[in-house]
Amino acid sequence: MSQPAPEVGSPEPVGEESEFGGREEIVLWEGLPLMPSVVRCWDGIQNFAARPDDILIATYPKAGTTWVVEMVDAVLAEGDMSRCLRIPTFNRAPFLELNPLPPFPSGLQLLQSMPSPRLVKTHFPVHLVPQSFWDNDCKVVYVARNGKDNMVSYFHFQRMNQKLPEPGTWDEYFTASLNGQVSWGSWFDHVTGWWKAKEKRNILYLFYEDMKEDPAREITRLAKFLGKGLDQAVIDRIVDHTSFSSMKDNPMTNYTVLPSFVFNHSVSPFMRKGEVGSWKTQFTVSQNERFDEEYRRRMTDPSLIFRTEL
Ligand code: PPS
Repeated sequence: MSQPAPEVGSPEPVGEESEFGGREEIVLWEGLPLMPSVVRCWDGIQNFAARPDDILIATYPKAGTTWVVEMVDAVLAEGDMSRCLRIPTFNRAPFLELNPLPPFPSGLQLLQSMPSPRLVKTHFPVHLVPQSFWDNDCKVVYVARNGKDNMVSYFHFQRMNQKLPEPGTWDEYFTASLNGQVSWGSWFDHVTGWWKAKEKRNILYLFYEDMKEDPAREITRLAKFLGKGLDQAVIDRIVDHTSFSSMKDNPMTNYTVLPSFVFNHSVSPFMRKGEVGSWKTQFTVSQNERFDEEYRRRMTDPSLIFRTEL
């Protein structure tokens, strides 16, 4: 039996602004636009030794990672939220490819010192996931979000995240994103690659829109996948704990424990809107047409269906 993970990391940030460095410009690596800091620890990532009880949480950036991490953690704790309320999300589910300058800890460092069962966060497309996850048949929870809301969320995140490149104007960003020229690459490739992989791998593929529509239903599916039979009262408690308003107010999930030289919430809060369909106030009519055209061209598998409104 694996022991519950003791506390890893403190809510207090380590490191000074002068040590943090500025925004990075993306580079092309293994055919994927990535931050140079990720490329710097490439061998460490690819040789990462997954353990059989690791749970990998994979998403395209801004698809609902933090939300599903909270759900997974609360499910594993069978609704006992005490640990979730003490430790920031980024220490409960270290980000595999995060590699800031010292003394800020990398994802690999956090993971190496973490007892099992570990939650591991990644934004990699499926073909770049370290092989040891597949060799160990680790459970993977993937969340996909409709491409329009996902793009808008990523744009505002790049404005506030002081490590990612400046996004430019919304119009510039729209074109870059549609062409896959953002860190971690094309949304289209990501969601379709993982969709295909679930035929062969131990992957639960969730949709942000389904989680919004009926969180209790999706948490029940998640619990089943994770081997937990939870009664309705526990599910209801997890629904409440993982609601947008709870997570927006919770310093352990809203990233406000990070200093503003990392995430500047005055530019745009991490917990920004948490809605389905907020793209409508950002997309122009012609951008919407361009997106739909690209969507029709790229999304050829009729079994993969996204909803851009509820
Ligand atoms: S990251 O940086 O990639 O880990 O970001 P990620 O957590 O994937 O995505 C952040 C967006 O998810 C929204 N969010 C939620 N929506 C609904 N309910 C809950 N509980 C929730 N928690 C996070 C968050 O608000 C970001 O979306 P936008 O559209 O920007 O608000």
